[in-house]
Amino acid sequence: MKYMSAEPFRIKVVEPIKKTTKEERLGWLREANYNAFKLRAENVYVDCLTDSGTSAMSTNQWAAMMTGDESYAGCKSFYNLEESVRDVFGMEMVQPTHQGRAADYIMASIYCEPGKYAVGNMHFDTFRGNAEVMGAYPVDYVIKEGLDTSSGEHPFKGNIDIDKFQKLIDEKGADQICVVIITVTCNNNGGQPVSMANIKAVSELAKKHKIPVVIDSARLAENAYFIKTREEGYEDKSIKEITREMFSYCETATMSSKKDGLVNIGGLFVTRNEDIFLKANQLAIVHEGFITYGGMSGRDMEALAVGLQEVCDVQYLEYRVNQVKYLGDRLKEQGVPIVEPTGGHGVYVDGRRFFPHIPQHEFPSQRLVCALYEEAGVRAVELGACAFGSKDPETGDPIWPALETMRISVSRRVYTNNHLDVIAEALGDIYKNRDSYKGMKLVYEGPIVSLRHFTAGFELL
Ligand code: P70
Repeated sequence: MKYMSAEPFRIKVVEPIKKTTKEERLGWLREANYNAFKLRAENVYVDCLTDSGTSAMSTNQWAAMMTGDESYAGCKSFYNLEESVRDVFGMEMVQPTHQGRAADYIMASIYCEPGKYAVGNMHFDTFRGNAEVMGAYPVDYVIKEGLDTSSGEHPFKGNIDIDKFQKLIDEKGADQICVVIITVTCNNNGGQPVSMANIKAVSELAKKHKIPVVIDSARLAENAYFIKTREEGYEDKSIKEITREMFSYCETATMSSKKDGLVNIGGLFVTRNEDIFLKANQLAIVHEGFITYGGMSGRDMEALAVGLQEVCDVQYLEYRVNQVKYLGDRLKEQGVPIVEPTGGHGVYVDGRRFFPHIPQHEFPSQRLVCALYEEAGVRAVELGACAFGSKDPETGDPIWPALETMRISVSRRVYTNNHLDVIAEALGDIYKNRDSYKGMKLVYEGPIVSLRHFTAGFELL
């Protein structure tokens, strides 16, 4: 639409952010042991650590919060949320949780079985952790294009490799696979979408072998927008028609509503299977709260009920996805190697191609996170050797991940393109001087290797 590419909102309340000096930032980085999670947020100028829980809420969401019903059982706010979720998901049974990982925990407790496989495109860490605790083996079967950061050709790099899934069924037997989880969009490889055709094909194969399908739907609307704009046959469908079709192929969905819920906290466990719902209710009562609040306050449920509707607005989604693409395009202009095409919620810089002289065991993407903070006060997050690295359970030898990236997450409705220009310019300058940077040494990791990125300590080499 001519003239219509700018933000579909105007700014009514502003939150000041602090500009700092390079000397100050170098000191804070040292104090934080070169781990961005340990920086104080007030010392960050543009915060791109995560898109989770960081959205700006609308006037309608704030107004809805005032109507929150805080009754323990049967509050009006739950029924408002239930109606909104039914509308977007097309599924009837709704259990709120305090955030996404709680829904993951309930889901893993119900579906995972010891010694069996949990197939996914790329499992998110909180599910992976839960599955491992339950004794199941999470396996990532994203298509090979999804692991190739240099090619931007494939429009749905979050798709599951059907042949690999079939092969596992043939080799191990379908009864050895307890669940298939499709994460939309696929967070670990660039916020890459999953096509409707792939969701359908995975679901058909799973159904044939009686394997339940779950969708991890933290970024459901961004995925639906990519289907609308990239997949034939969907251009004239509304976002809700697309989300409802996506969920028609699964039994259960989990959601961290801190992303596409456009709220700061909350999660959902949604299902069409009554037996599963009753089990989820019991687990929620033990771990979260009563069935009609599950760890959320009435006002938070009201905000989420409204947020889920707002996120399905195609004008909002067009602005959102184009803003992320804008940052990607600015980086590409300067030669910065990024994962292409840009995904839904951030730009992922390829640490290996950015710093080819820093080997993976010297944490190139983590070095880049520190360089970016040092240079411009911008906080990104490492999704590479530290966050995704693991150890061989028998030998203890390190296993390095296939993808080595720094994610610049873009919060929803929060920053302007001027902020994104700061990021692009700073990264462009670092890229020009890339040869002057050396790697890092991991000096502390904590007891749980899969969670070490939150608490790790580093030294500069
Ligand atoms: C992120 C955060 C959370 C998440 C997710 C998917 C697909 C479940 C959850 C858990 C986590 C994070 C990563 C790095 C820095 C800060 C935070 N994703 N499923 O940013 O949901 O957080 O609500 O328990 O992406 O990607 P919850």
